[in-house]
This record gives sequence, structure tokens and C-alpha cells, in this order.
Amino acid sequence: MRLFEKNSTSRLVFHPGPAPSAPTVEEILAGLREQPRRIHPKFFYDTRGSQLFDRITALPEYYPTRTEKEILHRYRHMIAAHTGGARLLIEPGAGSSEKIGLLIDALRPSAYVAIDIAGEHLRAAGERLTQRFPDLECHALVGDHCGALQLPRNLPQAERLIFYPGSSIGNFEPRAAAAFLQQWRRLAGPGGGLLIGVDRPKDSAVLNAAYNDAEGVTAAFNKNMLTHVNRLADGDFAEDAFDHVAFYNEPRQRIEMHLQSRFDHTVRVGGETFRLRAGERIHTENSYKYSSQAFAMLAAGAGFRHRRTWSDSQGLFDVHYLEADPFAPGARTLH
Ligand code: AVI
Repeated sequence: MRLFEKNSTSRLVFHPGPAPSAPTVEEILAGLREQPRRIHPKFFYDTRGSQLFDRITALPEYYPTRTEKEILHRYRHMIAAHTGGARLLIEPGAGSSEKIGLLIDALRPSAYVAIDIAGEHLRAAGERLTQRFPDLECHALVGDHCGALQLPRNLPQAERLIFYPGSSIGNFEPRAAAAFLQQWRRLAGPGGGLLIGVDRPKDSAVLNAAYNDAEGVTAAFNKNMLTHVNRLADGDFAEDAFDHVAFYNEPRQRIEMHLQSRFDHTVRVGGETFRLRAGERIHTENSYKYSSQAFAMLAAGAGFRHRRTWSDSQGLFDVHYLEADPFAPGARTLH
């Protein structure tokens, strides 16, 4: 369904999409019943959580965002030379328009499709983009890019380029990341590609600092999840009953974030009582780090051919360009 038709003043087409399915109380309860207990990282992102995440991306310790922007800015023309121009550019989980803005001039896409669950955020970002690039045909599609994606009809028939920056692929368990990449290989279709930002393993001091910033923004982001869960599932978590714990698990090449109970206490959520011991943890996030080789292998398993990597001079972060392998099993285009 289209809300706004294209007109002479705006090249933005807004597609409200189906109503997002409400996160279920049962899902939260199931995670809390597990040992070790866990809450899915998607529950970080209420309005305050999204604002805190935006602040994280500007912290001196949190290198991924600024490093990726530097890479995109420095290599944008080389990236365009590899991907080719006039593509249908698709950005799942688009959020803000900042990073794509760095690329549009160089890539000159035939149209741009931004996909995000947060409709108002998406519309505002689309409007900013169409003001900056008045000739750009821009589609804002409200939807959960982690679920099954249905692209709007009547998009230009051009080879597709999916853009997934921010190293969010690292927040999926490796098996889920592979399944996700497979779905995108089909979305990219024949001749299509994926440009993706991936954080690398590195000195644990750098990683530990990035997730334990001095100002305590990451701690506030982690604890805010409890307040969000209280609202969704009628809970009585107290943020100050928990400590933020984040560390690099080197053998598993991932940052782990937890909330650690400061003392023995009970919590009521969704009508159920949970007894937490002093020191007991609720696991809230993993952030996997992939070397270029490890990521190329993951992508190959999902039916992508690794074509090129651009990195920063300190070797902190990679932007990979992958092409959909037309001969990979199950390769067909998703519409
Ligand atoms: C969204 N994602 C890539 C961030 C990361 O680094 O894994 C989420 C985050 N968690 C704590 N700080 C940032």
C-alpha cells in the first residue's frame, strides 16, 4: 500500500507495510525462564534505547560508527566502480540516512528503498534524503527486515545492491547470520550484491573500552532494556538492582553484554515471579567480530562470492562487497 504518491515536490514514496507483530510477553518470559537467563537484544530499542544507541555511536570509545563512515567516505568512488551504477539500492534497517548519504552521490542508484520498523523515523530520514538529493526516487518501506521481506511493486527493474552497514550482522548468532545472508542473497537476485559493514576481532582492551564507556552510556542502554520490558510485560525490574557487565570473550570472538543482579531479589514479570541471586546474570547481547577471512567463509556458505574488502588504516573495521552467486543452491529472486 502506498500512502503518498510521487508528486512534483517529493520523490518519496511511503509504504506503511503490515502492522508489525507485537513482541509477545511469552517471548520475554521464555528467555527469563532459561538458565542462564536472557532477554533478546531487540528489546533495547524503545525510544529512549534508540536515543541512547545514537549517543553510543558518537562516543570516543565506540570506534565502529566513525570508522565505517571514514571507510565509506574515502572509498566511495572505488566502491561505485566495483558495484556499478544505476542499481536499485536497498537498505534494510535503514534507521538514519547518514551513511547512505555518503554513497548516493557516488553510486547514482536508479532508486533507493529504505526499510525499517520505525515508520516515523524512516519517513523523516527519507524526507531529509529527498531534500538533499531531489532527483532520487526514494521508497520508505515500514517492515521488520529480520522477518520475511516483501518489496513494493513497480520498483525500477535494475540490478540490486543491498547495503547493511553498522556491523549489525554481528548481533546475530552465526547460524542465524548465515540464514539472514541467504535470504538477502535471494533478495539481491541475479547480478545483485551486498555491501556490508563488519567489525573485526582486535585487541581486547579496545573492544572492552568500546562497550564500557567512561560516561556510562552503554550501561544506561543495557539497563534501559529492563524498563522497556517492564512496560511490555507488566514487570517490576529496578534498573539500579543490576550492574552492566560487558567483556570480550576471545575464544568465541564476541562481546557479551549482561545485566548482573547486585543482590538476591525477586522480580515479577507478566504475572510470574523470578528469583535472582546476587551475581546472577541476564544475558542481553552478543556482538560477534569477524576477520575478513571468517566473514568471507560465512558469506560463501550463504551463496555470496566475496569480491572486495575496504578497511581503515588501523585495521579495525571492514566494508565487504559480495556478489550473489547465481549457481548457489536455492538462488532465486525474492520480490
Ligand atoms: C547495533 N550493534 C551493531 C551494536 C554493537 O556494537 O553490537 C549494539 C551495541 N551494543 C552496545 N553498544 C552497541
